[in-house]
Formats: sequence, C-alpha cells, structure tokens
Amino acid sequence: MRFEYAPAPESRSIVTLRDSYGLFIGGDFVAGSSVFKTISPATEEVLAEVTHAGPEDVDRAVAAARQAYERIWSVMPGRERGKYLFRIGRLIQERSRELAVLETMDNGKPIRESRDVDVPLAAAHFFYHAGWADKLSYAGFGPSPRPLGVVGQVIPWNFPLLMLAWKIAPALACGNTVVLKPAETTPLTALLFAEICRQADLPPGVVNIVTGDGATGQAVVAHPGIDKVAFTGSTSVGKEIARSCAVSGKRLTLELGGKAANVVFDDAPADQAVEGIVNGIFFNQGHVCCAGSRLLVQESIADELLGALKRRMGTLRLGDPMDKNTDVGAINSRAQLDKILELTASGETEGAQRWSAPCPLPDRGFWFPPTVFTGVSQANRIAREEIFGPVLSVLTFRTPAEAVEKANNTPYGLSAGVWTEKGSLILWMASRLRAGVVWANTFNRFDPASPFGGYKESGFGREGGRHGLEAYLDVLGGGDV
Ligand code: TAP
Repeated sequence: MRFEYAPAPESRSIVTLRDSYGLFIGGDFVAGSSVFKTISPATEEVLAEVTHAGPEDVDRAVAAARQAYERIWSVMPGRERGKYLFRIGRLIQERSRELAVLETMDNGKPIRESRDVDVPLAAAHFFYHAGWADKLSYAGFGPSPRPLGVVGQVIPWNFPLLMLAWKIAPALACGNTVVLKPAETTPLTALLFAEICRQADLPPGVVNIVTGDGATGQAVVAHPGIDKVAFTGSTSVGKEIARSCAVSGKRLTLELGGKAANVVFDDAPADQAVEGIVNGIFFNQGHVCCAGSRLLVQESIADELLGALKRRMGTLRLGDPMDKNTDVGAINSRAQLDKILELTASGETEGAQRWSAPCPLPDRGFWFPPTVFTGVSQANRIAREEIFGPVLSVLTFRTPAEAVEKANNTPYGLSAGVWTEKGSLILWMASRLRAGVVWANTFNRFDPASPFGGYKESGFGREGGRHGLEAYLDVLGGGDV
C-alpha cells in the first residue's frame, strides 16, 4: 500500500536573500574583482549574485588573517578562544532554521536533511571544539602545542555548512586563523556564517571567506602566506594540491573521494539492512564522499534482499527539497547531473542492468531517480569510479574472505559498512577492511568526537576527535597556546 502525503513545504520567509554578496575579509563584506550567480538546483532560479575572488582579493584575505593571527588569535588564551567558539555554536543553533532553509535553497538537499543533520552537526562541531580550546596541553601533543598560523581551507558543495564547520572549528580552537573558499555552487551558507562571526564579535580577520571557483581555490592553496592547507573535494584536485604543497613545504590534509562497500551477510536483519542501504546511498542524493555506493550482498540472499530494496526504493519521494516529506532532492548542478548520466550510461554499455525507482521527475532543475545496477562486475566503471549520485552498484560474494577482497578492491578507502548478527564477524571484517571508518549494522553516522578520514586515494589526515586537532597544531614545537 502506498501512502500519499499532502505537500508540507517549509517557508522561505525566514531567509532574507541579498541581491549581491561581497567577500568577507577582515570582518567586513568587501567588493572583489568580478561577480557570478548562484542558482537553486531545484528550480534553476537565480538566488543571488556572489563575488568572485581573484588573486589580489585572496592576497587581502591572507593579509587580514595573518594580522589577526599575530596580534590577536594566537596570543589569546585558549579559554577565551573557547568562548567565541561556544558563542558561534549557540548562534548556529539560534539561526538553525534560517541556515537549513538557505542550505536547501542553494544546495537542493531535502529540508529534512539540512534541518536534522547538517545544521545540528555543524553546531555540534563548534561546541565540541570549544571544549578543546583550553585543554590542548592535555590532548597528548606535548605540554604546549602551538598553532600553525594561517590556514587555507577549500571545501566542496555536498555539505556546505557542515564541511565549513569541520574545517573552521578545529582550526580556530587550536589558535589558527583561516581563509576559507566554499564551492562555487553553494556559497550562501558560508556567507551567512560570516554574518554569524560578526554577531559573535569574533575579532576581524580570524575568519575570512572568499567565494569563487576553482581558480580562487588554487589562489588560496598556492598563496605563499598560507602555512597549512586543508582540502575536501575530489581526488583529482587533491592530487594537484598535494603536488603544489610538496614543493612549498606547507602542511596539508586531504579529505577526498570514496567508493565504499556496504557488505550484507545472510544473517543480517533484512529490514534494517535495507534501511541502511537506502540511507547509505540515497541520503543527500548520494552526494556523500563516504556513500555506500557498492552493495556487496551474500549470494544466498541476493534475490530476496534486492526485491525488498526495490520495494523500499519505490516508496522514496523525490521532488521539492523544501517539502518536509521529500526524501530525495535535486542534483546539485548541471555538471554533476551530466557526470551521473555519463557514468550510468557506461554501466549499461558495459553490460550491467539498470533499475530506477518509478518516480516522476520535475520539469525544471536537475534530477536523477534513485537507481540500482545489478549484474555489475568489478571491472565496470560504475564499480570503480565515484559517481557521487543516487546510484547503487550491486555485487555478490560467497565467503567473508571474498567480501573483504572485493570491498578492498578499490583505490579509495574512506568508509565501509558491515551487516551481520555476529559480533565476531564484524570485528573480523573491520580489522581487514582498508577504510577509515567501518560502520556495523548502521551507516552514515557522524559525531564530532569521532575521527573521520581516508586510506589510499581517499586522502590523509583526520577530521574530528582528538586526532583532528593534530592537523592544526605544530606538534613538534613548544610554547604557549
Ligand atoms: P572538487 O571539484 O575537487 O572541488 C572541491 C573544492 O575545490 C571546490 O571549492 C572547488 O571550487 C575547489 N577547486 C576546484 N579546483 C581547484 C584547484 N585546482 N585548486 C584548489 N581548489 C580547487 O570536488 P567537488 O566536485 O566540489 O566535490 C565532490 C568531491 O568531494 C567528491 O569526490 C567527494 O567524495 C569529495 N568529498 C570528500 C569528503 C571527505 S570528508 N572525504 C567530503 C565531501 C566531499 P569550485 O566549486 O568552484 O569548482
């Protein structure tokens, strides 16, 4: 039986969009070299004009960050820095509805996700790191670990505010100042965050936000005044940045792509496993670095599980991201949709069978239905390359050893899932899977206290937890923080 829901649209009235946004440098919104437009991927309407930061703008931002670092932030006692972080966390909570609506408008993700996942987790990151700011001497990095200086941070479009929080909260807690570049297609919540920094009376220059495209990102990471680069994005751009940092001696952390295996054994609780598979790949339209995009299912239950999965996929509601009942929102951009279309076409060309949930797609905007491919071989592109969309590739296995071999047969290593009733099998699998995070009988769980990061081409360094602090501290140095 299929339930129909009446529309339950969230109101946009809480958000006041400006026609045009400047760059946030030295505590002020300032003009830059040129402008571009940011659109809603669900309707293609123009939301606002945003400033494109050129090299000279990046230069100004780095200078502002340097001044704030030397004169204020690096010499401020940790307990005082912690108060600012705490205040920012509170303001994110107070303005959570506004942030969630704006995120959904600019990114296309369902309001339910931005409201219940992105924004609360962003606030949690600030609260968590507020707690560390005055305790760094007890974090196991020596008695007085020092900050690194000015940090250049470049983030992607899939979790715009949350990725900002992952980057800015630990950097500030450790005494660094930042120049952050949000993704070209999703700059608006970063700019609202800039307003929050002003509301929190954060000293000017501690956080600087430069909007723009890849060239702006390149100008940030290549700037000689940057001491450390933190990048989240694709593996190809990450490799380019690694090459440029290698010759400059800058400290670097990379959070890159993934092609996670979600492994389901024959004794797994079927209904929970189906929910976990759906959450693993269709959450946030599959625009998730750690998405469970390869389902490895034990051969003996494959038909039964796939039947249940397709039934569940048939109940997913795709459409207006502002509707509180929507499960699957818009694809973030035309370019990303084209990439998904190209890779899924290759799946069929290479012999896999495609099945898509029977949901009508809106006429305007960028959309792709939840899709599953069966008959996939390990050599197929859809089993090897990150699609970054709502597309699941299904493979089967017979023994745990075969599951491990197939799960690890990827250049990536960000995450994995294991579904079984047996605790011993979970531990056996977890110790063999080459992935930064292994979820057991769940998927896509995040907590600021838990380190997150990759193996192999998924990057290096960790974000979150005590481990994440290390990336923002000169752990070999001495002195006071
Ligand atoms: P990218 O194309 O790599 O873009 C990421 C960011 O880098 C954007 O702000 C982008 O600007 C900028 N950029 C592009 N070229 C650059 C260059 N040459 N130098 C410096 N910066 C540059 O990735 P994406 O398509 O936005 O994001 C999707 C990727 O991010 C996926 O592979 C996903 O797995 C990964 N991701 C990883 C994680 C973690 S935690 N591992 C989390 C989220 C996403 P523009 O937007 O203007 O192009």
